[in-house]
Amino acid sequence: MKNIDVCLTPDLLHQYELENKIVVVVDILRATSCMVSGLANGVKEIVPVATLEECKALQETGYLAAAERNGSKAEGFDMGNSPFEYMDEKVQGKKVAVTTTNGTLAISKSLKAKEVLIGAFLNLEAVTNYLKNKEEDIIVLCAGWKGKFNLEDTLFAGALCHQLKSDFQFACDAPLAAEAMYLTARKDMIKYMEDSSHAKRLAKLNVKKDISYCIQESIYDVVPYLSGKAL
Ligand code: 3SL
Repeated sequence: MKNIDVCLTPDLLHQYELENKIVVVVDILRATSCMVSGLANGVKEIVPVATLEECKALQETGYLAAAERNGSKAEGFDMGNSPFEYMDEKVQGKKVAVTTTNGTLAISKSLKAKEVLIGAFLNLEAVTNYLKNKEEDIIVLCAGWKGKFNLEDTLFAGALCHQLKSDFQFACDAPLAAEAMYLTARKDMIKYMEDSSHAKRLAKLNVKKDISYCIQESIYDVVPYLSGKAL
């Protein structure tokens, strides 16, 4: 039977074989939630890049450039990393280049996979339906925070594993643990996430409304995937 695995941080990715697998990259707060929101709301394409320099270079060729470091907008760029910016009129029909502390870095580390998909609670059902009948094994890659484990990406991994468990077997204990966490957390997701380090970090930056937005389940029917360099 095909299987599903969870890589809890990009720093553990060297332990996983990506060839011929489908990787679902997740950064709930907030990179992949932004990408899903933008593409569901009229952004033409999104090019995720790992560094500020790459993002600047694309800005110079006409892309709108979104750049975040440590939760804040990086100086000299057009946008930060709030999903609400990705739904603004000014990005409709536009091409966006984006770099973030963890999310775009995780994408750049996944390029050996057969397919790279973008997952968020916002498109959970769409991603589930897309993957259900796939023959390839799946790895859910949690973007984490600077190489460390984080709660919210693991909760999404658990939700996806839970949705797919009748079609895919769990490859190790990480999907099992992530699923158990999700089943507990879903009773009151906001409360469960309140103590998480990134929720606290974002609350300090006054972006609490991004958190409640990003934990909504399945409000968009889009499955962004990497085609060349763009989503
Ligand atoms: O690290 C990332 O990719 C970001 O999503 C972090 S933040 O939510 O913008 O702080």
